[in-house]
Amino acid sequence: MKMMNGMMKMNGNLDDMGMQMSLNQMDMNVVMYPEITGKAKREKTVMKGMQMNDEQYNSNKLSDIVTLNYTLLKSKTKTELPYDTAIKELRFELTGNMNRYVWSLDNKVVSETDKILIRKGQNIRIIIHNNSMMRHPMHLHGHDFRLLNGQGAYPPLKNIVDIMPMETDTLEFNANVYGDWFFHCHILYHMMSGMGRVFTYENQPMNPEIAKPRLAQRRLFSDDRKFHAMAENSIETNGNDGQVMYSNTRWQLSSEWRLGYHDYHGYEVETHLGRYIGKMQWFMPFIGYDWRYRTRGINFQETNIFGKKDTKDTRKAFSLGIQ
Ligand SMILES: [Cu+2]
Repeated sequence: MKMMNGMMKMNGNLDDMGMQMSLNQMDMNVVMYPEITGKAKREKTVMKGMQMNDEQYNSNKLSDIVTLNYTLLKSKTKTELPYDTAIKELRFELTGNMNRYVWSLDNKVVSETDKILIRKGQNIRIIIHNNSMMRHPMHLHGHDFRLLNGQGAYPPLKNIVDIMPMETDTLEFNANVYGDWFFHCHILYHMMSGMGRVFTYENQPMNPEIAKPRLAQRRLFSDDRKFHAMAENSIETNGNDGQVMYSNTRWQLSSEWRLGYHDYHGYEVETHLGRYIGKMQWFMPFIGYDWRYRTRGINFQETNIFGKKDTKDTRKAFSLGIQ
């Protein structure tokens, strides 16, 4: 995590420092975990990895101990896709917000997207880049995909691939099973927060197991739209501070308070309803309502930034702002 934080650019993209890391060039397990390579060796490992671009990648040349990784896997039989059919290429970026714990593909959660239409017989290629600071085991229902790992015509068939931060992987499968198939991160709280897409077939017959497809879709979408509550309170010798929050992927309703123990300490409550926008969700425009009450103490004196004395004991005001 420390290393990932250091590699994060201001806009939230990870900076791989020009190394173009992909499955065939760099085993992030070896790069990231000093317990595999040893602290001092890590930098040398990264340098070595950069020079290995063209030859067959073998992370075990970089380290004294053997680590298991996808490049070691080889299918016993050829796993080539049918030649005589078109390829549909899709690109995804694994994205998310560590702070708000929202996970997405291309900055959109499942409920903000349409199903992805594919045709029976079509070859599908998915190029997927992990631009978040977490690893995501991406899982596809209904099909096995070949994971291109430098094994020529013999890449292994998988239905899940664990993608490390900054890694780019290429998956291919032949679309041959009608249905609506979920492609999602298999860390279930990432999935529930919206990290997935649904593949569906053009002109497919009704699925007898799903009597009400629209209802089924609404139920799937309700996962990442769910609101959750949070509260925080601190009790101090001179007052009570706290906040409650009710939020989902984009919306947040929150209220914070500072309450003294006497009228002359004052009481203050601010309530905001806002929507997080932008990739990093650093920016939240809101509307709000402020309430304040106090009585003035003996030595009370408060001036605002223009030097004017603030004499109002009760204040109620609507507000507009950004956070
Ligand atoms: Cu995930």
